[in-house]
Amino acid sequence: IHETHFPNSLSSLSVDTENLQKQIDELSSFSDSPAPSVTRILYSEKDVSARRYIKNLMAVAGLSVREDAVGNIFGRWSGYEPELPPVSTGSHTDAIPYSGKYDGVVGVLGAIEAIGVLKRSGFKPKRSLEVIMFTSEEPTRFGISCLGSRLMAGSKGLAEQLKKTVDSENVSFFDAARSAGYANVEELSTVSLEKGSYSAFVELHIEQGPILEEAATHIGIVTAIAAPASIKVDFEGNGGHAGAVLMPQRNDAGLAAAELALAVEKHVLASGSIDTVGTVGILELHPGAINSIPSRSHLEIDTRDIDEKRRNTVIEKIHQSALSIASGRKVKLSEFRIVNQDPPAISDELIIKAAESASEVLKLSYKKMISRAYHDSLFMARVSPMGMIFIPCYKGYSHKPEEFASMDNIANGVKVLALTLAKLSLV
Ligand code: HGY
Ligand code: MN
Ligand code: MN
Ligand code: MN
Repeated sequence: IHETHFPNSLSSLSVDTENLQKQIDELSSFSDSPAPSVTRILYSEKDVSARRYIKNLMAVAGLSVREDAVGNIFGRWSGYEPELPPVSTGSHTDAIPYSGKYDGVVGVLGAIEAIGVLKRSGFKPKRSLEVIMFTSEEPTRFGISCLGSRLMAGSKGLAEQLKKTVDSENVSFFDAARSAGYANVEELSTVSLEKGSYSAFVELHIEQGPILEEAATHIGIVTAIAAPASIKVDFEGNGGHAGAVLMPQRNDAGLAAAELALAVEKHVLASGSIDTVGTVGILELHPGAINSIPSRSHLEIDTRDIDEKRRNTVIEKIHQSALSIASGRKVKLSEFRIVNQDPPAISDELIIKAAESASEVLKLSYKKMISRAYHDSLFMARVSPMGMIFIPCYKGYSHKPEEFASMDNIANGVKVLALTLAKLSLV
């Protein structure tokens, strides 16, 4: 695909930055935590408001809107060869507790605006363009990341698993979905996409790291997405009175958890590569009283690497540590569950080239890079050629209220996305 394919109408792309900023701010107001933080959990009342807001924006942009059984939302702009597999784009709008207002949102609102930019320029797509807002990219409520895109990618076990999944308040996935208006949520099989449903999927997202800002580079073109994994662990001991039980008689589930958390760090650092990462983002002690020896502990471990084998070796070592800590401390390892152990995803060459030439046409600097954060693109790559476009974010901050992306950077990302979608729609 060469510049010659670019109808000259595309040379003057104008992003409605005022409206886009207003939308980002309005969307951030649907939150269960005080500004500037955002908390928007799957199927919560705030999530439902955000869904209604996005569906309305899609309709106003002239897209035909539909939703699937779990609430993945699709807005389609029909091309002049509508029978061809469309080009898709999109991201998520759910937000983990006390996070920011750009993660995911830039790729949904920015995609709708990219369509607006193309429409205003007089461009006519050959392949339809479809914006997708994925249900629940974050694992917060049910512990499963990229729930909507996993199901679309046809994750077998997940549909079964969801039938018996409950949240921390014991609300089942199905009841939660129904409370948000998804009455036929049981029809999970209707969510998975036929291979070839899309000719391409491109996601615009903030980098969630400092590389682009430090390199003063406008655009990141993602070549691969790191392989994420998450593990849930429970230890059980006898608990007891924090003063009366002497140390030799104790089997402290809290200290077992602490020792395992440090073991995670030890194994990650010993992997031999800077690309291996790991943390314990959730650590709960029961009964959680200062003068009661923890009788139960619950940890949730997140470990990732761009090399899948190296990551799996770390998971093995973490499991060995859990077993030896349990026997050493005479506590019971009542759960060691690998919730997800996903392969990495490689971006499609054609999409990388389209994003490169779009950046060149727009005279924007760009650099190729891997994504250490996971995204719905990781799963869309299983059913469609995939690509991602990154924009810089302030100090690389993300998953916290200080997350910020300037409208200049967002507008650059929207223009590169618009041109990339235009190119891919003419293929
Ligand atoms: O955790 C992640 O990588 C993504 O931002 N949810
Ligand atoms: Mn996130
Ligand atoms: Mn995200
Ligand atoms: Mn547990």
